[in-house]
Amino acid sequence: MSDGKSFSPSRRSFLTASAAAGGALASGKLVHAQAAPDPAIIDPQPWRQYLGPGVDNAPYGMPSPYETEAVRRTVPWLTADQVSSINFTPLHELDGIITPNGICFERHHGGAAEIDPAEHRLMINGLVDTPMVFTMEDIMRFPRENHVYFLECAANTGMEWAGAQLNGCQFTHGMIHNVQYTGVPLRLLLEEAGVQTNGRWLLAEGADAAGMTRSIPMEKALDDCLVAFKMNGEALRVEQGYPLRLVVPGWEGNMWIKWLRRLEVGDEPWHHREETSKYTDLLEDGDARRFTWVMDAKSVITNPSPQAPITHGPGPMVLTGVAWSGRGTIPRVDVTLDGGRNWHQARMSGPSLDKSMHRFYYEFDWDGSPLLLQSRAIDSTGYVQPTKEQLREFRGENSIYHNNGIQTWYVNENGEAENVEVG
Ligand SMILES: Nc1nc2c(c(=O)[nH]1)N[C@H]1C(S)=C(S)[C@@H](COP(=O)(O)O)O[C@H]1N2
Ligand SMILES: [Mo]
Repeated sequence: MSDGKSFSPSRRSFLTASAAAGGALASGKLVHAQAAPDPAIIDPQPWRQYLGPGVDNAPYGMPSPYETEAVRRTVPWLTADQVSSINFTPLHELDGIITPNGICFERHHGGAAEIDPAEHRLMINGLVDTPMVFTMEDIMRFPRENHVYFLECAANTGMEWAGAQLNGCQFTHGMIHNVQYTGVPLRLLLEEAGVQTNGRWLLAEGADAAGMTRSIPMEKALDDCLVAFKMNGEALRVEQGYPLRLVVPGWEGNMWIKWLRRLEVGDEPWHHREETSKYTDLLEDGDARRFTWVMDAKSVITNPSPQAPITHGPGPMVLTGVAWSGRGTIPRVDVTLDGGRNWHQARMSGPSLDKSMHRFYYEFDWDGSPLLLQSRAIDSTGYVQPTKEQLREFRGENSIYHNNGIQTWYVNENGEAENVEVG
């Protein structure tokens, strides 16, 4: 009975007329007057004719089947296999500041360890008064805290050093995620073991097949590091280090040891693989920068971008992107539509949290002419995100890690975007 064809002609013409009137009342650009009745309004769609699945159809809910693009993606030629590899967060599909758990980028050196929490232990040994072993249950009995932090791999944007390469912010900037962690301050666990006066460094070790290790200065360990077991309210995902990971706010992702099994207190750094031959910046003169822990301020426009072209033609449009700094918050982001000749202050929206991702918007009327889009983050210390040219002047061409240079997207008359550099 609710078949659209049974609508009277007068009802039908009313719907057509009101759509046209709506168009006239609005800006005249966003809402289009329609010559013919809109089937999306007058036809009964299947979801109005049949009952939907009941509760418990999916005990763990999944995105709408129409949302197929918000997935992690990899770049096959980057690594020899999938076990020691990386995939990327679909930044162009997201909004706000939180990365959903299922699409947080993954970086593993020996695959993701699937750990039975009942058999997981965290050991603290070395220069401590009382070596300790904690079960997961023990850890849950310490006071816990909640914090939103970004995790950025130091190699994020690394493929872009020599010039524009990968077409999409997912690939150029997607080695980052931003989630709310629940965990125990590392300080509390170290206090339990009693760090001796010469205990100035910490070696964090993973329980995965890679057994990844990193040296962390005691100052940072006692400051804001967490031993986390939840992300965005639920247990860590296997890929993100279930059941326990180290959170090292603002510092390079490599130090955030997943599947955390051991913390050794020592009097000097260990200089293991991940802090010497890897995650070290080789300068032009052959010197290497030692311990580049903090991730400097950075930003990227996520929409429009190569994977998210402008499809609606000229007129009102929303430009958006994300910014972050390992040194604090991002009070300001500027954007340019003309490759840096004119800068406009973007609108920040959403919580502005320490060492977290921030969201910015810039709304403007697109006249349909080509654009050279860039964003420039300014953090709470006053630091301004550099151009790629400025970075290369100081760091040379050999670097991979810590590329926080300004990204440029070229947008053509059709709204298609491409990764470019402006000289
Ligand atoms: N145990 C362990 N921890 C690890 C790694 C690893 O391979 N094994 N990879 C590191 C690297 S290089 C990064 S960038 C981050 C990635 O975290 P994610 O997989 O949650 O994105 O984890 C770090 N911690
Ligand atoms: Mo990394």
